[in-house]
Amino acid sequence: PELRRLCVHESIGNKIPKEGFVEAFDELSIPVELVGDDETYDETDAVASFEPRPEFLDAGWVHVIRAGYDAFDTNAYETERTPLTNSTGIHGTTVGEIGVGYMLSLARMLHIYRDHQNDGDWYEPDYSRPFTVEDERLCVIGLGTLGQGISERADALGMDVVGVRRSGESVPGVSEVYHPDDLHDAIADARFVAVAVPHTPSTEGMISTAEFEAMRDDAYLINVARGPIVDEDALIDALDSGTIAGAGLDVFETEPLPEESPLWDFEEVIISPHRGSATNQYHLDIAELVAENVRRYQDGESLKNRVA
Ligand code: NDP
Ligand code: 7N6
Repeated sequence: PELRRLCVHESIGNKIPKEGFVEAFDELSIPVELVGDDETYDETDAVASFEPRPEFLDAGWVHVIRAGYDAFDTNAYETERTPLTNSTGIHGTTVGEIGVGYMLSLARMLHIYRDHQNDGDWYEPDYSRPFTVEDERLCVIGLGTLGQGISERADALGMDVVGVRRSGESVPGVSEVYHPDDLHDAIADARFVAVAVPHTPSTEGMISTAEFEAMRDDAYLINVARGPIVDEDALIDALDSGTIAGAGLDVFETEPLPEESPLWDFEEVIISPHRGSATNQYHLDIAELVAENVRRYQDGESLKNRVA
């Protein structure tokens, strides 16, 4: 059956403005309604949501406004034959820029200067500390939208970029692609290691004590993907012991990052509050994707970004 309405679940308000998102569908062929947890669905409904709800399985199609759909039970969607789509493909620029932003700051010390500026302190660092990212090696783990967004920009800055992915498929600007079985070889010579894989059973904890030991002691970890891919206790130990030099982190095992987390207190750790993909236009990028899929659904075409 045809879709009769698009239901926008209020959980999207976590990350984007609810009214602005609904208004972005001005030209849509079906009405758009903002819905809460008391709503029920049937197969003539499409749902766009940030969080999962069991009731969504009754809808005709469900769209996750995130690229990472690890919170959604894909098996249940397959069993119920409810199509599930995600928002991969729109974060290359936003997360790409934050990825190189962390690296440039960590190399050129902007984060440290800002810390001292807060105290009106004309801080002059050790001569040996600053460096340029140019000619430094970056290893990007996961070479999809995020990984390519970071790689492309790092390559433009003159970095030596290598990467890791299962398929081995090459990516412009990435000089060598390693298989995940050779992760330690891939990260061993890197000054920066950037994590950009989805959170799955095979990536959970993929960066832990052994990986920090395989890394250079002057290396920095960047995580823009999902917290549980990095063993956070092992990261804290590696930072404490000087096994690695620092980190740029947008995602955490628990979000918001608890006040008592030791991660807040490392001078060489930059923390952003899972806003690596945020811009004032973000809701429009997501709406464009959803509108394209409404059109495809109504025309009987296959949906873009179908994950279940
Ligand atoms: P994509 O699907 O475009 O890319 C994922 C990449 O990871 C692919 O290149 C895939 O390549 C690779 N990959 C998958 N499994 C493994 C593995 N076990 N080992 C090595 N490589 C692997 O996803 P996106 O780039 O759009 O997003 C990636 C993740 O980043 C999302 O799942 C989400 O969790 C997170 N994210 C975070 C954001 C933020 O705000 N911080 C914003 C957007 C996304 P291959 O198949 O060849 O292995
Ligand atoms: C903001 C979600 C993703 O997976 O977690 C990120 O896309 C950002 C809507």
